[in-house]
Amino acid sequence: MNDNLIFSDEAGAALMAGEPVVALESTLITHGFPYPANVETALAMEAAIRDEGAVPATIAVLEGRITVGLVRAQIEHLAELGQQGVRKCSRRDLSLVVGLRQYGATTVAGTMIVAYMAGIKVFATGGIGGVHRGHPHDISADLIELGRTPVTVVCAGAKSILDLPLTLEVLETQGVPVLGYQTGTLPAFYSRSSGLPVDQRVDTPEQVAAIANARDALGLLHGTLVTVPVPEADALPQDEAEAAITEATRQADAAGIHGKDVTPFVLAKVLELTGGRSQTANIAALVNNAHVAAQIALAIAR
Ligand code: PSU
Ligand code: MN
Repeated sequence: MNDNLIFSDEAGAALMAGEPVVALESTLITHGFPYPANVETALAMEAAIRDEGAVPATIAVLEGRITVGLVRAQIEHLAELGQQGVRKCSRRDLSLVVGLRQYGATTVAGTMIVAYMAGIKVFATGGIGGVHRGHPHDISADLIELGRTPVTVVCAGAKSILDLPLTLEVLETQGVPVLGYQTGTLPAFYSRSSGLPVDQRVDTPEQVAAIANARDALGLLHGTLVTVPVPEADALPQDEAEAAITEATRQADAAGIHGKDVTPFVLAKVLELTGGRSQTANIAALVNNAHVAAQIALAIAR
């Protein structure tokens, strides 16, 4: 096992035994949701993974120690520290929080790096970062990490706070296959379709496993993106989601927000503007993705 990492008993034992494990990020706990929805959602995702017969491993940096598999008290502690006490941790931030013994909440990029170090093949999240609307040079490090780290990332697409066509272009350049899980179009997070085609539709966890295994057999060191539409019952009507996003993005621009602060700012505004309805869709997507990711981890382990 990697000496730079600390494992929970549960995650450590599962990895030693070759049992299916699903990684989870921690930025959504500190920067993605308000309290207590953040703790509830993190625990609901873990429960969904266990329900399927896999083991969850929520990843974060605690006083400089990269931890794979947070226990409940650690999740609650991170939630209490919140955005002020915890650095949002992408590739460039990891050495800072480890070297200076800080707290770090891993983004999609940060979580992929640690999952790969830990030998975890599948990771469930909500929305990946992407290219920001109106700011084509603000390209999330998530997209670059997907191009260089062989982990299968299960998400609900990218939030349409982003420029989705440009996001797909960057993924193509980075060599990342975008799979649609039981769909031919890229999901738009709060709603089930952006109308943009994915590279390949897949219908079963076994198909995803076969593609991930082929990638590894070929020694292709890139990530694989599996996009799953939010469950129908909890989707936001597209025009409602769009209106909130347009207004939230406008406010972010007007307030001069940039860099890593854009995503948390816009998400909080969208929550406010939809009267909390974005959160219901968000949580439904996260829990559903956790189920699908666990099924894929089981298929890969077989
Ligand atoms: N999208 C969401 N919720 C989130 C994030 C993205 O719907 O909480 C977080 C994820 O951790 C993602 C990060 O990796 O924001 C992307 O931030 P940036 O654009 O700064 O790379
Ligand atoms: Mn960004």
